[in-house]
Amino acid sequence: MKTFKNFIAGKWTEPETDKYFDNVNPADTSDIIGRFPKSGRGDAERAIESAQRGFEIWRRTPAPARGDVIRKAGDIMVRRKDEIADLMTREMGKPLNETRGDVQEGIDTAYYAGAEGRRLFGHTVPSELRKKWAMSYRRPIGVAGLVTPFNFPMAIPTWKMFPALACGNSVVFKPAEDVPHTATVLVEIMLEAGLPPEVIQLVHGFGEEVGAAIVEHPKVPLVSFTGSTETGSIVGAICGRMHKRLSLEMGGKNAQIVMDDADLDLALEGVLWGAFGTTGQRCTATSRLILQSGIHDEFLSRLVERVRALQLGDGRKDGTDVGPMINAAAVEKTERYIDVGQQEGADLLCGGRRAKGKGLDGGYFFEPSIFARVKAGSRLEQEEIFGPVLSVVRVKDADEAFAVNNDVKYGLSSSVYTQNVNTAFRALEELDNGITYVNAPTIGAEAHLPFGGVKQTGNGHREGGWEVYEFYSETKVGYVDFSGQLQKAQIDTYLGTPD
Ligand code: UN1
Repeated sequence: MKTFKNFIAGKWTEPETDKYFDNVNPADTSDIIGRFPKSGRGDAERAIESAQRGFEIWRRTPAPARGDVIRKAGDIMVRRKDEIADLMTREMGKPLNETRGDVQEGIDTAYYAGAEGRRLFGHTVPSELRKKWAMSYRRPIGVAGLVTPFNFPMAIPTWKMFPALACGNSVVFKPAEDVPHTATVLVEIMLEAGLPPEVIQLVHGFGEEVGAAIVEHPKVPLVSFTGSTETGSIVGAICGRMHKRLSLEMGGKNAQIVMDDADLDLALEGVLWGAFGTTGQRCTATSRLILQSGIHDEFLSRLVERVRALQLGDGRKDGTDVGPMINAAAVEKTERYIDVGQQEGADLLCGGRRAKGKGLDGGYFFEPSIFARVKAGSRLEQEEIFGPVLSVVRVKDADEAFAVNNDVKYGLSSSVYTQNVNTAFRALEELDNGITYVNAPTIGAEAHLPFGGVKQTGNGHREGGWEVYEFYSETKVGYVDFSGQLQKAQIDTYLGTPD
């Protein structure tokens, strides 16, 4: 079995702990992809020291040259797309069409970030004084600590890494322990694209050791974390105490609303994809379906029929609609929520169990599940499950639908299916989310638009699009006075006085 390494101080190196963990295929746990370092604090510390040296090189590299490296990384990802998709499906389970999409999101992010190397705009504005220029411009910040989840093993690291690098920061990358192989390949790609070695560091391992060491280190002034709201609170407390710049992307309890006037066929396709794509393991996943009473019964019976027909299996096999969950803990959490739903009196219409049968017994498969008659405010309706469980709430009108949508602690994405343009625009105004889709599911954000949520989904920053460059750079202002005289701002004025 292959033993993988960290990438620290410009070299592929063994962890100083001398400990390793197995990376297991969730569709077939007898298939072990390799052993990866279970690194310790010391490994993270050496990586951070090296990244400080990398930063000194990279911050002086012209931004267009930095962008060229990222563009080349995109070119390599294009060439290796199918191969990466295959190894990603093997380590985290979602079907190949989804892992290809995941790589494509990385490619899109590379081309956007590569080109941003030729923008990174500041402002030049008039000064209030004569013979004086005033401008703002962007400076890199330092070593960026990037802590990423399992569900988008390529896309999410690139959302963070590429803008961080375009802005001139160096990075220490701690991928989720479930997806270390894709992370290794991403670092290989960056090196092949010409990134100076000490600009990137890869430290495998677990949050308690490696993640904590990065977040707590005084020489890591910026941190970007995607994961649960609970872990995000811990990260946030540390970063707050240390005055670090922090971007958080956390939980969701996203709803698809279907109004009586909706195109039901379209809404049906939307919820199937939104709720059960990636086995429900997206922070954008549809975990609530809010149905207006006029279409409630018909829509639900059509949905249950379609969900029962979804093909569970190995994501690398043709015909698979839904892959396994990521690991045993994820399955157990989903089971606990099935119990919660039943105790709360919701109707389990399908699923609710680990999936058994040919090709399923050796993996972490869970049947796609639907609860009907879910009460607004119940735990099932409020809490993030991060699995293939959809909760259906019945409402009488748009106002009630909007209120149910908004009455959760999260606010990532929402979706409304309606043919009424007024309802559509009201939804855009009223729904408390970072992203609202009209006649499209809650998943599928595009890489060149800002991505993030309100309330406890985030802390006000956005990934993707143009906004993320604000996060990874510091605004500095420069004034140049070429008058040869002491001019006093706010005191000397020139109105009407000729030179
Ligand atoms: C996530 O679920 O963590 O919008 C990210 C989407 C994807 C990204 C999801 N482009 O569903």
